Amino acid sequence: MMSPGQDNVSKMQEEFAVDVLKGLSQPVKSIPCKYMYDEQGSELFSQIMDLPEYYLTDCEKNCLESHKEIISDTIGPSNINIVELGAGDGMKTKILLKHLLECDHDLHYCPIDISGSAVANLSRSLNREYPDLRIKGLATDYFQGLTWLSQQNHAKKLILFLGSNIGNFSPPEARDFLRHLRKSINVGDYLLIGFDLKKDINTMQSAYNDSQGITEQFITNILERINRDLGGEFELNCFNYSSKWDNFDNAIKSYLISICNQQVYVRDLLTSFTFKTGEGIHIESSYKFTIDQCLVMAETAGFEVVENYFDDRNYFADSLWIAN
Ligand code: AVI
Repeated sequence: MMSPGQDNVSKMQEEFAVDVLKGLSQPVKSIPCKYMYDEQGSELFSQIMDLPEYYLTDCEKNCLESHKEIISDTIGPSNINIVELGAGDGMKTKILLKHLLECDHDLHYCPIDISGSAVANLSRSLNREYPDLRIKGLATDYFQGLTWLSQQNHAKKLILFLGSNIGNFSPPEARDFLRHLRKSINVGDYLLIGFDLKKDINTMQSAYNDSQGITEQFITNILERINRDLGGEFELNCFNYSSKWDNFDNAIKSYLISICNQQVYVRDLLTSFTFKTGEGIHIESSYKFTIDQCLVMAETAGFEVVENYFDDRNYFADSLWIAN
């Protein structure tokens, strides 16, 4: 694995400090959701993917199981470099990798994830399960991942961006990211991208309010991370978790809400932050899509939709795009 290295680790820590200072100094406080994925956060996210309420993972597994043959036939029996952005524990990806290997595809797989521990664990387990697969993991964020991608050779690529990770960007961010991604690959390369589709509000809200409270722990981990990594003094029981559907933005919005007037000191930032009772810190938005929106997103970014693959309940779509 290409690990972050000591310089990069301190650079990531510095960026975390700068972003926390900036985010908690704004009139509407927020912290970028990418910082939820440290070792503890990645482990909690793996637990979320097994929860009965978090339907997204099962739906996407179902999409990939039902359509792996057609995906494999469409991308053709060639040498292919598979690059996955936000690979996580790779459980869904293994469905596709296993099938492509069985069809004698000559594969290179590059999992990219902001969590070094996630990339290391995934690379180890793939090495054990698929000794023929050539793997080169990269522990970095999406944008540095795209810089790396743009420097790769002209071998044909399939980019995976699964799990509705695109839904954690605001619409303008998603548009810019997809354009940037398009510029980092070549005409004829493929992108397989997962979209959680809009559905009844209860189903969507329950996915972020599970009965075991794992999602709450996952979101709250961001304050624990500030305490751990930046010498923060957040008292976790002074914040409530709230995750609700926003009908105007078509997103589930997750906040941590201060239950009292309080000041929280963060040692490494030499700053105290003031919170009023009821004041929220925005942690994450999870946008949901219509299939028409997906089509517009593809075209705006310079892709053509080859096919949309749905799960049995039509809750989720993996959309195969080709760069034009
Ligand atoms: C990674 N991402 C697509 C997840 C989502 O559904 O927005 C993260 C998550 N947050 C709470 N539960 C899962």
